[in-house]
Amino acid sequence: MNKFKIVSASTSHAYGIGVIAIIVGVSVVVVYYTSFYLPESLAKPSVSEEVLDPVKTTTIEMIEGSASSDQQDNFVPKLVNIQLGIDNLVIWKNVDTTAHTVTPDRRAEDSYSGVFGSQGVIKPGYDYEFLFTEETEIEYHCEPHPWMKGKIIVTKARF
Ligand SMILES: [Cu+2]
Repeated sequence: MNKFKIVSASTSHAYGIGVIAIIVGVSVVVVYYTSFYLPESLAKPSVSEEVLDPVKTTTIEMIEGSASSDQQDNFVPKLVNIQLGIDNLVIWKNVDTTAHTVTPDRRAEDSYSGVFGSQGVIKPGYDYEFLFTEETEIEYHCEPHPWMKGKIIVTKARF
């Protein structure tokens, strides 16, 4: 009689663990689906065709002599106003004989294009380009030559 009771207790215990395991398993799937899968599929930025393929590009040159702090101009033009869907593809051209960077003063990220700023240096003759898809204001500089400063203001197209 005693033996039977023990066996029965241990099977029901195993059954309980099985049920708990299923509940935990299902909750993990639900939590994953709602907190990772769903937001990611909803958060995919839907960027309009005009913004992805603007009619114009904006060019900023790092002009010759920019490595000298005595020279007034370096990023030319220094302040740029950009409109989404018009000229939001920005290209920095290094037309100088020294390598430069495009480095934001504070971390900046576009939800479509990712983190803003050149990866390492832009060698003479090379470009750095960035497609802005959101309104933003970014102050940037050149890492080796901190006197080189520029500013980008991105706004929606004013129709
Ligand atoms: Cu520089």
